[in-house]
Amino acid sequence: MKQAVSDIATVDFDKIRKDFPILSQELNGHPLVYLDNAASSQIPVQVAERLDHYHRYEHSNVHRGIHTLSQKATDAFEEARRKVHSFINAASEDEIIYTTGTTDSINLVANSFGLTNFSEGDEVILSEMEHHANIVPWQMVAEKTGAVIKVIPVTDSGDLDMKAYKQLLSPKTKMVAVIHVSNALGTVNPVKEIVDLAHENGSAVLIDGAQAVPHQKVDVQEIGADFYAFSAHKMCGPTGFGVLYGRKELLDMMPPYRGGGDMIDKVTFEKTTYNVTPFKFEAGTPPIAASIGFSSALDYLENIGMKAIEDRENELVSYLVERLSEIGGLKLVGESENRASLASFVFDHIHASDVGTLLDKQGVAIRTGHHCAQPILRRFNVPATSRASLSFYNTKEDIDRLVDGINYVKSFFE
Ligand code: C6P
Repeated sequence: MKQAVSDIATVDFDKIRKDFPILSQELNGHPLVYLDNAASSQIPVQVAERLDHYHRYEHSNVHRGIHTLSQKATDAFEEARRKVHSFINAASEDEIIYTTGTTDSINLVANSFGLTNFSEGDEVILSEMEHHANIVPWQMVAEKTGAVIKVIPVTDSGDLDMKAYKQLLSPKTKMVAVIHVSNALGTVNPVKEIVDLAHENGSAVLIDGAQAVPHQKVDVQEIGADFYAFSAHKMCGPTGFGVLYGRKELLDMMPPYRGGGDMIDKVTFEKTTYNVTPFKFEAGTPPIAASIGFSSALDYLENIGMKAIEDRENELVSYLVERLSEIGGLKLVGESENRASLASFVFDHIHASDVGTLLDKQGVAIRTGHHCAQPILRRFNVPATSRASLSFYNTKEDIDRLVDGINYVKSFFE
């Protein structure tokens, strides 16, 4: 699949917004402003129609049936794998493993790679800004293997302390697992540099790309990570589907994570042998409809062009930060110069959940809380933040409505 080289100036984002009927409704008596895209983005009609067509006319199980319908479903399912491989520029489609999402992808690596490669005293480096999905699986495996978790600290601006990272790397480091774009701060991390340093040290690297792939062109070969994880529902696709990219030579050496149908070669009660990569990691009936819906979402994004999407969102996020900075008493949490598509903020005397509830009453949907990233909120001494997160279909008017809404919240508490 060739990337469309669309320029932001030539893309009609007002027209694109009409592909999302959910955005034209009123909620609580106001036109909806949807600024919770980091949690889940919305689905365009093209993807909804593709899913509907599959369910009406193509639904069947894959890799099993001799019949034509099963063959059609299998073709569409495997076509999705080719599309994902091309979207992130993996070296081969065998490097694309279907999972249920980023969380599942990371658990797969932690259990399959971690349980076989970690011993007592080995080290896993995470960062202070990780999502719980990239903390807890490693802790669970560390408990079983005796490995030790080390943490890269975050600076006051919300950037990784790269000097501290270099000092943490040692011959004991078996894995470096780091977030690409922080879902709590918006920071874009220098993943290529992180990977290069880890590889010079002989350590494997996993990048949690859940908040990166929806917003910028990601080239896994250029980044060079051994594993890269992301979710479909944050990039105009369905829930319950995600991807683990892994370098083939590593995947080939790793044991299966789950057992069951489809992941086997031969089964006897004495001994079972396994299918090849990637199928040995995909036990049971996979998320067939979701993979086909995701394939359609990738077509949709490619049609707009990831470069145009990134430029559009950079423009919007600059405007978001500029407008939020005008609000007296509002403090941004995370002020990196390398920011993507979201902003988190707090007030000294207004709790984030009050901000979220009162905005919702005005039709503005944001997320409040710890964003499944409690350690980084603790680092900034806040129990919760309000977070506005953007997609390419948002507008400056959406941001103005958010700011008007926040000013109303402030006046409510004065
Ligand atoms: N973040 C949010 O920020 P799943 O639920 O498996 O699709 O994705 C988990 C996940 C992993 N890493 C990062 C960086 C993430 O942002 C997320 C999901 C959502 O609102 C829900 S906590």
